[in-house]
Amino acid sequence: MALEVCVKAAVGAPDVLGDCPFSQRVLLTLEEKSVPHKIHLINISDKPKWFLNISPQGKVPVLKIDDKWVSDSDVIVGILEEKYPEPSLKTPPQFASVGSNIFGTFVTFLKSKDSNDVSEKALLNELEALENHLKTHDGPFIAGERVSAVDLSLAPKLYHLEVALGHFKSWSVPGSLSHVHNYMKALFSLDSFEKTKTEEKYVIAGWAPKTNRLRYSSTLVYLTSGYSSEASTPKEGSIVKEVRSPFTSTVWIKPITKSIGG
Ligand SMILES: N[C@@H](CCC(=O)N[C@@H](CS)C(=O)NCC(=O)O)C(=O)O
Repeated sequence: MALEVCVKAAVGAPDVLGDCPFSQRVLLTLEEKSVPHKIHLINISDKPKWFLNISPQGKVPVLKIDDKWVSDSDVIVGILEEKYPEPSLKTPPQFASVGSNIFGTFVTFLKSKDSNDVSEKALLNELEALENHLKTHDGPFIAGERVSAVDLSLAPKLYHLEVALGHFKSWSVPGSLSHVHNYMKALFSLDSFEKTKTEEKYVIAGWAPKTNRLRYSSTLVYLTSGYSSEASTPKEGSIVKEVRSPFTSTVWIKPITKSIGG
């Protein structure tokens, strides 16, 4: 019988697979292990009651296995490894924490509005540590030739890093980190990754409210819900600030002239 899994739907497109890196990690694990599963897309800005009953904290991913709903991607991936040991995705313990600080430092840098703080440097330090690991061990993956759990956790996070920092900060992983670049290429070209990733525009839409700055794009559907009377429609690609009304779901978009980099 197919397992059931609840994952995030795209922001502004409730019928499309969304941008949650933890949800994608679970889907990647199911794909790599060829475990049949049925996906429920959850609109996290309007969570259905049945979902809140099975996930009281309201978080995705949640997996139904042996008639029980289980939350948290760490726990889910552990259970899947136990129940479906072949092919093994176990990461040797000495490699299990490689890259584990990348996501946190990426989010801090993405949200930072102070161009003089250490958030970029902190992320670079973590990426350099990953470069160093990849340079000194056989690849293309962290534990060698075969993909393992640590890669499936990192892949969606590196995808978010690439897309969101490129969009909001015009930032990319330095070319000097060539092993990291090759590693990302190897991850992003896995069939399982292709099958479970969301489109870049939904990654951007997912991060936009958290960065409070975005580039205006008419493809971001949730931006079209209203403009303040004094602001004219921004030019496609211009830098804008999102202002949410505390009382209604209206979102105003104000063009700003300051550089997006800071
Ligand atoms: N530690 C959890 C994190 C899950 C998580 O933060 N999910 C986010 C989406 S990416 C969520 O469900 N947010 C909904 C909310 O907080 O209301 C895991 O690994 O599964």
